[in-house]
Amino acid sequence: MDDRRTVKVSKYVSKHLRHQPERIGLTLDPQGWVEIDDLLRAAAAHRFPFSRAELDHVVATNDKKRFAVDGTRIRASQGHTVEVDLELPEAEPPAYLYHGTVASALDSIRAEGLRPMGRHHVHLSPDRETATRVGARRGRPVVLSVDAGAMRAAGHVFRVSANGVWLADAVPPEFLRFQ
Ligand code: HQG
Repeated sequence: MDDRRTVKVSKYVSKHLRHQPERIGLTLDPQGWVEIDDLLRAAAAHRFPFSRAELDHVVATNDKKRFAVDGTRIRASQGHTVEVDLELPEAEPPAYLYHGTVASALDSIRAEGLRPMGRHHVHLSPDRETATRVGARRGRPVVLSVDAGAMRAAGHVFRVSANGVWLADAVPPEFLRFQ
């Protein structure tokens, strides 16, 4: 399976496990899972056939481990816009987390902090390198530090996805460092 095909299948699966399952007649369970056989059938029926072996390859090699397989089921590990409850337990974050964004968002972020925008949570990275890559999707990246220790002490809840993305409901501006 070449890299282009892998990325194409990964994007297709992401789209339908995170954002638009109904587009191909899929229904996620409340925790976001679908039967792998149902996903394969639905994709084939909508003229995007891929094999179980190709899906396994995507799951195993995905750069960000976006998908989790549990027995006969698969789900996206994070990043949904459809309503799902991943039932991730609370976790204690490292003292600092990082968020990659772009300069044009800074005025608004200074005023209102980080908000989930289209997603369910604000996504935070455990290291600057990852945050830089996240910001670079939108332009020249700007990395903000998040005082996660102080946030937690103030009662904010953190969760961590199966692929190591830290999630918070919001980050008020007083916990952000802009440099
Ligand atoms: C910005 C990808 C104005 C925020 C990545 C970001 C990540 C604000 C954008 C994951 C704001 C939301 C998530 C405010 C936040 N005013 N702008 N108050 N608060 N923003 O894509 O964090 O490939 O929903 O800075 O690698 O960029 O999908 O979030 O620029 O892990 O697996 O609003 O998505 O992973 O954008 O990225 P997103 P994100 P996947």
